[in-house]
Amino acid sequence: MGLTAVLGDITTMDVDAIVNAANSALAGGGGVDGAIHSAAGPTVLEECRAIIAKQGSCPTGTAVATFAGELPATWVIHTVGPIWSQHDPIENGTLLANCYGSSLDVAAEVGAKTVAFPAISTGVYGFPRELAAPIAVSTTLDWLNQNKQNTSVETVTLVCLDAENLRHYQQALDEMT
Ligand code: AR6
Repeated sequence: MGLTAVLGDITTMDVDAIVNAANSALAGGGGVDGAIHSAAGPTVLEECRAIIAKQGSCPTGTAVATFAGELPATWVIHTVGPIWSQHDPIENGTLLANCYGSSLDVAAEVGAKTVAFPAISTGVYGFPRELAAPIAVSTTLDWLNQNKQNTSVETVTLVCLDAENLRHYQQALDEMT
């Protein structure tokens, strides 16, 4: 079991499951969502459309899995982060924590051992990075600790595209591990 943070592009991660910072329509978009769909090829969007047709839009804080098309990963877990301007800070924190918890629940359901997350909501959804990083780290550590007896998930990697996010993660990891 372990939690680490690295600099990199999540689409290149050779893990069982990567998490996508999606929107509630699972419609694709910019940022990490756009990068994942463009590297994975069209099958991921087709699966997303089938999920939406079946269950309707995905509420903020929830997660669903598709296969990962042409990516090195086997699964993409799509989670819907909070839009910072639409909630108060406490609610934003709860919803962001729910994204990490529900994504890890889905990772365990599909039997993933290795999981990589981007910094959910810290791009166009506007979640302040210095607040998002400790929520990501504490929620993941708590989940790993609570589920260690009965989960496939062994390692979680927090993948940052930029050094600023990595610095926030490393600070949170230093304080909490
Ligand atoms: N690998 C790792 N991290 C990345 C990558 C990448 N390839 N590309 C971007 N990031 P964002 P959100 C980082 O905007 O704020 C989409 O249009 C980026 O630096 O991708 O949750 C969706 O369709 C930032 O720190 O996601 C939604 O509509 C982080 O990923 C909406 O954006 C998240 O930025 C979701 O917004």
